[in-house]
Amino acid sequence: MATPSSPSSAEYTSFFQSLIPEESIGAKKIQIDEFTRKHAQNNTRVVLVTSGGTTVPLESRTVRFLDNFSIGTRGATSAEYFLKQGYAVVFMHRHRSLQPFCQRVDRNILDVLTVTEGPETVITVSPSHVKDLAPVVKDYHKYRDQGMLLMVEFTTLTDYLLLLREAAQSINNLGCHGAIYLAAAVSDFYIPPEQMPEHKIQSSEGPRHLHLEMTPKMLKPLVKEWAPKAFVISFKLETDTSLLVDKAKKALDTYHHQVVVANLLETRKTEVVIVTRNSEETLKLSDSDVLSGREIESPLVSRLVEFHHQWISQNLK
Ligand code: 9Z3
Repeated sequence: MATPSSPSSAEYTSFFQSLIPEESIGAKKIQIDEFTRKHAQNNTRVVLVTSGGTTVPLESRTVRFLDNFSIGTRGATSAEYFLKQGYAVVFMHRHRSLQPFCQRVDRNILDVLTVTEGPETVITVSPSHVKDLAPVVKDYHKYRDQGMLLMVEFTTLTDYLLLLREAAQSINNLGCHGAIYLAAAVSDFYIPPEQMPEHKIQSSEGPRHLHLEMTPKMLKPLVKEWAPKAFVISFKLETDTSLLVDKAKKALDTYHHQVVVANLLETRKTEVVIVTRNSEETLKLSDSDVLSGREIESPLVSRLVEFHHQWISQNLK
């Protein structure tokens, strides 16, 4: 089995040159730059939140692709708590994955709406749902009207990588007031463009063997080159508890960023470990927390914001 390599700076450059950018990347970059510039002028802290999974196309005119489990709950929920803590948020998410606030509106919204026809048609929310819906609608409009939330989308691994580079460079302009929260579940494997068939693979040709290359680890250029001034939080996902914290520490040693949030697939909604170079803290929801609707992202984001504040004070000394 191939082991993850550690490419040189020149290898990263040639890897990026081999990727074919989506058409809208330039427009997205302009939007992110404008957003970060505006918030830098107001001294607002800005966090880039990545969220959702990436697809790995099997054909360049893509009919089939590989995907993963992530639907973006962690990213969408965390973005809401960062907004509540006064951060402006660049929400870089997988197309059609969960979005802040919208994720809380039941997909069966039509069941709770009634239409009354008249000179003016009126839509009413059933009284039993008003209590739940009102705070969500209020928050959504508040942050949208204040221009605190910028939504940018990606779909494929390539879209994600190219957009991450642009967004991270833009966050770097905020100095230590910028933060990057890498919650997206990014594929470790991909098919290079030159090895991908153009057209739909024909099943008439029989069984297919796929050869997947390793995706270079983006934390290295992100921390060293794209956003060396930003406060960087990465995530480590495992299914084996015995590996989790050691792998998180190893990531900190290798990439020299500030925090790794370690989580296990099965318990990720109720338990996380915040690992820094000098500390290791477990946050865990109790059964009664879960019953009362408390979310792990609430204490997680609060604690990360404290770490970010400490780091800002150290950097501004
Ligand atoms: C995470 O670990 C996220 O917490 C989840 C959230 C993807 C588990 P959901 O979308 O899931 O709320 O259902 N994200 C990062 C996972 C990852 O790929 N990390 C890389 C690694 O572990 C390094 S950045 O090697």
